[in-house]
Amino acid sequence: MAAPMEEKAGETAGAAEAEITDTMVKAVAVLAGTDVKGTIFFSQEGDGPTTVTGSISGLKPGLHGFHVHALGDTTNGCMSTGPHFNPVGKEHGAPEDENRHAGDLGNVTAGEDGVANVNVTDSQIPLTGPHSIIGRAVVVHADPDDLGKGGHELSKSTGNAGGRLACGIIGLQG
Ligand SMILES: [Cu+2]
Ligand SMILES: [Zn+2]
Repeated sequence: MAAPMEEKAGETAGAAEAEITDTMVKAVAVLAGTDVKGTIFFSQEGDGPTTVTGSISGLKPGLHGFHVHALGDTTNGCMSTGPHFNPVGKEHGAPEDENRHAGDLGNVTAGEDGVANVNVTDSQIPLTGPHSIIGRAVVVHADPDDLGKGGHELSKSTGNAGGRLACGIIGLQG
């Protein structure tokens, strides 16, 4: 009686493993601006955090605000991507803050060559489910994001990160 039970447990574990591999979801956003270009990749396995990688070129050296905005609409350029993606009504903050917009990914840092390499992992930007970021947009800004702590009137809404240099719609990738 015990032996068949063990066999069955083994099969179930194998099936669960296969299922996790099957739920790997990937997405990509091609950022297009006047001078700034980039490609950002997203991947999420099961219910785990989302990994964000890629690079952006044509930036002024230093920090640049980097967010997921609510809308995948570029009919009026990056302005029509709306505000930061904020499905649960929080204030702007740093990626590590409890009180932050889901889309608050902080800053990317461009080197002297104007290139910023992105490699972050975040739990608030899933690629599936009701708060999925698929169909929304990635935006890179002219100025540093003050992460809600700059004391500016825009600190708690946008991080006072300045103009939108480039954006791209987040779409599913095979
Ligand atoms: Cu932004
Ligand atoms: Zn924000």
